Amino acid sequence: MSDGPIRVAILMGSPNDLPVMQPSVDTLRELGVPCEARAISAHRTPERLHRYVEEAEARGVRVFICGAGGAAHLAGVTASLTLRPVLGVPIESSPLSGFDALLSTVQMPGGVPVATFGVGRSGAKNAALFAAEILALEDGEVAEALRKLRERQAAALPLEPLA
Ligand code: RP5
Repeated sequence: MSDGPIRVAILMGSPNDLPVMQPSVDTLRELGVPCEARAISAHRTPERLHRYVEEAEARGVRVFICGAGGAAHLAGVTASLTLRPVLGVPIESSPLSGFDALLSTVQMPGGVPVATFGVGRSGAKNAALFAAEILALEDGEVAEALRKLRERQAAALPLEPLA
């Protein structure tokens, strides 16, 4: 499964966003979902974004995860270019600690939806899990990988009293 065509594209506004977005990559790889991560900015490289989304659809990408900080338009602009689900991850890279990116990402005017996750690394992880859940609707292998991951998470919590 992990060697097939890319199913999830993980985009971020800057290479500096990678430490925050890394959980998206790690989670999808753990689940065996083929993905790739790219630095593409809605502001700095708009033509590259348009071209990438068009080509990604043709390559079989089903879901886009977009992480950006500041006046974060990456998820919204990506959503304007595709009918595939776009999951937004606000990044705490500005003096406003991600509150600006959260509002920029979540407050899409009606008509072009972005599913927005929490600010930072937890949001990046949950976006990957949600992307896998979308794929799992039609892919039994991904569904099974998700089920096992939930089992591992549950098993990691001790049964005994902590104190
Ligand atoms: C946003 O501006 C990026 O997503 C990043 O979070 C922020 C700062 O980018 P750099 O100046 O660090 O490249 O577009």
